[in-house]
Amino acid sequence: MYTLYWSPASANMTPHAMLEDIGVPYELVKVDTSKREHRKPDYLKINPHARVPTLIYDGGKILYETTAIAMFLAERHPASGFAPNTDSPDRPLFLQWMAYLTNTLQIALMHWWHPEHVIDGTDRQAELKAKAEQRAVGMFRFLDEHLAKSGPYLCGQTFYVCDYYAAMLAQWTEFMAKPAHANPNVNTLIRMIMQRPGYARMLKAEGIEQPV
Ligand SMILES: N[C@@H](CCC(=O)N[C@@H](CS)C(=O)NCC(=O)O)C(=O)O
Repeated sequence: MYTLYWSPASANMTPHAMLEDIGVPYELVKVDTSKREHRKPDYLKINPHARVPTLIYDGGKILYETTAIAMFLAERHPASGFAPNTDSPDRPLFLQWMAYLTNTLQIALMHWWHPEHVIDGTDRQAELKAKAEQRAVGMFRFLDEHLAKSGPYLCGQTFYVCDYYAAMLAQWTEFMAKPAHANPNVNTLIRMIMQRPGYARMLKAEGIEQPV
C-alpha cells in the first residue's frame, strides 16, 4: 500500500500516473499548495522541504523528490516497464534524461512559476521570469530536435517514465508564449503519453481538464 501526497498539476503527476499504471493499492492525500497546505506543521513532519510529492511506503517509510519516487516505483515494479534494466543499452540515456529533466528543465520552469522563491522585487522577478521562459523554450526546442532524430520517445523506440516526466513538464508551459506542444515532435510525444491509461486517469483525477 502506498500513499501519495499531492497537489493538482504538480510534480506528483508522474508518480500518480505510475501508480495508476502499476495497479497496486494506493491512496491520495491532497495537500493544496495554492492554499499553502504544504507549509502546515503536519505536512512538514513528513516533508521538511515543504514540497509535493511525498510517497509513504511499507507502512510509514517516507520518500520525497519526484525522480527518486519515480525510480523507486520503477524498480519495485519492473513488470510495468518504466525503466530499462541496468544492463540495457537504453539505461545510460534513461538516467541522463531523468537527471536532465529534474535538474535542468524543471528548475527553469520553477523559476518561471515561482520567481519570488529566488529574488525579491517585482521588476527583478519579471526579468527572472522572462529569462526562465527563454531558457525553457530553448530546452524544449532541444528536446524536439532530439526526438526528430532519435524519437518518438526520449530513449528511442521504447517508452519509459522519463517520457511521463517530459509530458508533465510540458504541461507546466501551458501559459507560456511558446508552450512546449508548439514543437511538433514534443507534441507527438505528449499525444502518445496522453493515450496511456495511467496518465489519462491521472489527468482526470487531478482535474486537468485541458491538458496541453
Ligand atoms: N525537486 C522537487 C521539487 C518539488 C516541487 O517544487 N514541487 C512544487 C510543486 S510542483 C512544490 O511543492 N511547490 C511548493 C513550494 O515551492 O512552495 C521534486 O521534484 O520533487
